[in-house]
Amino acid sequence: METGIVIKTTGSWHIVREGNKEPVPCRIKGRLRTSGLRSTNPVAVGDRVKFYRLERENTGMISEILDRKNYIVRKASKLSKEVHVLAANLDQAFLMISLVTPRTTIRFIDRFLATSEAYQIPAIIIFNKTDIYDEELKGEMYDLRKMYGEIGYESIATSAVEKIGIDELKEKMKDKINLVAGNSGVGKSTIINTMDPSLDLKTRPVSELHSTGKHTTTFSEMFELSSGGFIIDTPGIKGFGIIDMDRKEISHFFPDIFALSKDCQYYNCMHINEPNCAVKEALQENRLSESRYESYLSLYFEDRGKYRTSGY
Ligand SMILES: Nc1nc2c(ncn2[C@@H]2O[C@H](COP(=O)(O)OP(=O)(O)OP(=O)(O)O)[C@@H](O)[C@H]2O)c(=O)[nH]1
Ligand SMILES: [Mg+2]
Ligand SMILES: [Zn+2]
Repeated sequence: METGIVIKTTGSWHIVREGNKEPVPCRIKGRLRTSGLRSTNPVAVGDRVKFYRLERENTGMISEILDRKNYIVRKASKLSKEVHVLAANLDQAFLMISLVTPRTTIRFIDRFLATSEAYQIPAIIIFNKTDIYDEELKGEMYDLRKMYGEIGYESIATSAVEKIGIDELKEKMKDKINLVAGNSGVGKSTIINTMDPSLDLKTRPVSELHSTGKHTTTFSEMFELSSGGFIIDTPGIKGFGIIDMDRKEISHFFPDIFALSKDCQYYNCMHINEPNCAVKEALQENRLSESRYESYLSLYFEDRGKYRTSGY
C-alpha cells in the first residue's frame, strides 16, 4: 500500500501522485468511509489517499482517504443541499477577482471570505487584469484593498499582460498548497501560466466564454510550481453558498462584524434591529463598511429569499 495525493479527479478516475513518480489513474475500491459530508464527490483534489497499484495496467485502486486537515466546498447547485468539495488539505486559498471583463461582485468576494473563515483556511484576494483598469477602477481597487486590509485580508494586484505581482505570488505560494478560485474568465489559468510557463494550461478569451457558456478549465487540478509549492487551478465558480451554517453563526465568519459584536447589548444580537447594537452603530458611523454589512444580511436572509442577490 502506498500513500499519495490526488492531483485531479475526472468522474470515476482519480489521478494520484506519489512523490516524483509518474501519477497513477485510480478508481475507488468499493464504498469508502466518508466523513458524513453530503458531497457529490467522494474524493477531491488535495486528498491524501492510500492506494495500491494493479499489476498489469498502469492503474490503481484507492482503498482509504486519510483524514482531511480541511477542505473547501461550494454548493452542488443552487437549490441542492449537497456540496461539491473543491479541494482538501489547503494551506491557503486565493480568490482571484477582476473588476472588469468579467466583474466579480463584492457579494461574491464576501461569501468566499466567509466560507474560508468557516473552514479556517487563510484567504488572500488577487485583483487581476489591473492593466485594463481605468482611473476609476484603480481607485475602486485601492479602496477595496484598504477596506479588506483593515479587516485583515491580504491582497495582491496582478496583471498577466504586464507581468505585475507575479514574483509576489510566487513568494506567497512557496512551500504551500494553494487553491486559486474565482469566477470564470478572471484569469486563473493565465496567471498560473505566467508564474510557470511550462504548465501551459488552457485559457480562453472571455468573449468566447459567453458564446459557449462553458468554463475553460473544467476540472480542478494540482500542479507543482517550479518556484516551489503546489497550486490548484479550479473551474470558474458561479455560486458560492455557505453550507450548513447556522444563521446565528454567520457573523462569526465576518471578522470585522464579529469584533464589533462584543459591544452589542445582547450577547445573542443578530445585528438586524436589536437595540444598542454596536454593529449598527459602527455602520452609522462609517466604522463598518456598508457592503460588508449588506453581504452579511444577504447570507442571513438567504433562506427567506428576501435578500437574494443575482449575479452568481
Ligand atoms: N488584460 C488582461 N487579460 C487577462 C489577464 N489575465 C487573463 N486575461 C485574459 O482573460 C481571459 C480568460 O483567462 P483564463 O485564464 O482562461 O480564465 P480562467 O479564470 O482560468 O477561466 P475558467 O477556466 O473558465 O474558470 C483570457 O483571454 C486571458 O488572456 C490580465 O492580467 N490582463
Ligand atoms: Mg481556467
Ligand atoms: Zn449587534
